[in-house]
Amino acid sequence: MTHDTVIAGARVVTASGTTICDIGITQGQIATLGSGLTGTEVIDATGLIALPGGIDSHVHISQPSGPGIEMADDFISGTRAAACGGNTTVLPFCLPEDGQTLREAVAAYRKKAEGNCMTDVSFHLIVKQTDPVTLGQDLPALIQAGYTSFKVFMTYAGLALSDRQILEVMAVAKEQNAMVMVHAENEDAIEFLRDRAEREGETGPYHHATTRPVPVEREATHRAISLAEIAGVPLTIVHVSNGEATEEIVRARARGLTVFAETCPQYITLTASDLDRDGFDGAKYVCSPPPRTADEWPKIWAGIEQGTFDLFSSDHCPFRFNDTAGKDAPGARKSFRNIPNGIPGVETRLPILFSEGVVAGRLSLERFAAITATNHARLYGLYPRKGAIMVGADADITLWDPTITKPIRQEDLHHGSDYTPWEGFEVTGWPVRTILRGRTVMQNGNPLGAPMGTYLERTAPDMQV
Ligand code: DUC
Ligand code: ZN
Ligand code: ZN
Repeated sequence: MTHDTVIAGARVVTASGTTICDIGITQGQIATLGSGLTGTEVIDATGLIALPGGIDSHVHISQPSGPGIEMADDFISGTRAAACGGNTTVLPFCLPEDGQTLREAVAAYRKKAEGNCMTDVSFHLIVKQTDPVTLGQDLPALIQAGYTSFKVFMTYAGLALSDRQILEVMAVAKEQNAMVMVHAENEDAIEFLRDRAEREGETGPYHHATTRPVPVEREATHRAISLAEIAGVPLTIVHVSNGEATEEIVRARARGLTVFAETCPQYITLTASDLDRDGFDGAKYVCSPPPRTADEWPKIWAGIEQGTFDLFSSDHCPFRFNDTAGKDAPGARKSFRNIPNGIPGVETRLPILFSEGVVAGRLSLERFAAITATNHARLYGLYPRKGAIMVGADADITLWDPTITKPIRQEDLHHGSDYTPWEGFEVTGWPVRTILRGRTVMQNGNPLGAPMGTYLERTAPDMQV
């Protein structure tokens, strides 16, 4: 049998281990894993590692961000950067604009994505309203239509839900078998600390971090887990930043609860001191939860190594720095409160984890594949089509050169932001080719071809990760 494409001689990371073999691709799917395969196109991948294409299940693209504020990435630039960083699927969040229903928001967001994506995409929902139409009609209908995961916030005016509301939303998730993702920070505590900081003249970017200290996240993590226990649903705690919140997850699991957890590159490489950089530069690092102290890094690493963290995502939430529609928003230099919240990272997530995890000897290639692709596919209803190199799956494959050592540089990246928080951060290992359903969409740092990404309908979450 002659395949459309054969990837020859790579070290292939499959569900059952790592082996040197050929990957035969036909009609966009993996048809054969073996040796001596023949193909119309043969990609010599000797010396390279073939990993499942990255799935970044936590990105923000073209998300409404308040009056006059604009996210730095639309679907064109966001998915271009994702593909160049070794990803083949991203899951952005669909947030209704004020006055928009969830259904209207989904329709509008689908239009924005249509024809513009260099990776496949699928949307999580953000539930910010709990009126009878949203919870009784729209949300159940959308879940049944394949939007099988949604995020709720415990912070941010206009987004934060009360405990009662969270329980109401969780009840829908239980009925419809959907995944609830929680942003766990205590809004009242943050507001108290922010008001006090402002009264005391502590208004620079650094005070974004001091007004969202660890107990704010630890308490909300505990409460979110308790609410899920009361509602009788699994949940995913997203962007966990510190050891105490991690302990809450470990304790909940020991009690038999189904709690999944996600962490991100910023929580193993950045610190709150980055928000204290000269002038206004600290604004480049403002994200929530904020980066902590370096003492927290080994605690997050322990969680990654011990399996507490199922997911390693970027939480790519890009704004331009030199832009009044971005980090330099009106009032941002007067108070950290007005600095748009989020950092770019979809293109650097995988190289940072590969370097700090695999090359540093903390992670096996198999575990790297699990927390960067396979678990994302399982938890969010994309498996077995996505997330693993196996016969019958989509041929979403990233070829890695484990010998490349280089500093991360903004000038080499493809996102819409005008900076990277990891400027100068040295990594070993870089994706050199990204293959989406059998077609090369990035080679040697260059995006290739017209956008061929499609929207992915999803099935129910697999809670057995
Ligand atoms: N939460 C996110 O998930 N992303 C960016 C900002 C935030 O608060
Ligand atoms: Zn969040
Ligand atoms: Zn996010």
